[in-house]
Formats: sequence, C-alpha cells, structure tokens
Amino acid sequence: MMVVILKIRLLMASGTLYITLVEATLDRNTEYWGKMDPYAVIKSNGQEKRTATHEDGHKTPKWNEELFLDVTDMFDELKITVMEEDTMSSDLVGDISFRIE
Ligand SMILES: [Ca+2]
Repeated sequence: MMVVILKIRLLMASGTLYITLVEATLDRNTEYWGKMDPYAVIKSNGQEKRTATHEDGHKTPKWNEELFLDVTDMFDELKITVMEEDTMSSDLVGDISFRIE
C-alpha cells in the first residue's frame, strides 16, 4: 500500500494553473541505505514539471516550490508523482491523480 499525503496550493489565473507543492508525508521507504531524497513531478496534458530534490527529506519532504502548467480544459486530469532520487534510477514512492473542477 502506497500512501502519499500532499499539501498543495492551487491558483488558477488566465489559463495557467499555479501549483505550490508544499510538502508530503510518505508511508514507505524505498531506500535501503540512508534517507530518501524525494522530489515531486506534476503531469497534465503532456506537460511535465518537477520540483527540486529534497535531499535527505526522507518521509517528510518539504519543497515549497511553485510550478505552473497551461490549462486548456478545466477538467484536465492532474497527476502528482513523488519519486525518490537515486543515482542509477529513481524509484516511485507514490502518486495521486485528480481533476480540477
Ligand atoms: Ca536516494
């Protein structure tokens, strides 16, 4: 079971959606050694943006980073994925999808 609790702020202004990814609470650890280095990715309508990596943020990463997407349709699905950065390949920690209405 993967649970990701994200704290985000949304602001819509003239066709642009501003998403502030504040922080997350993660219930799993994909890292064998040391602490997780989580970052978040948002995807919608073929667009993709990511936050910086919170090094050693482990299960309570804080990004407090504002990203933005062009919104063509108010009902576009928005997907937020939390990844754990690794040198070889990043691991999926959890994800969530929702629509803005
Ligand atoms: Ca790592």
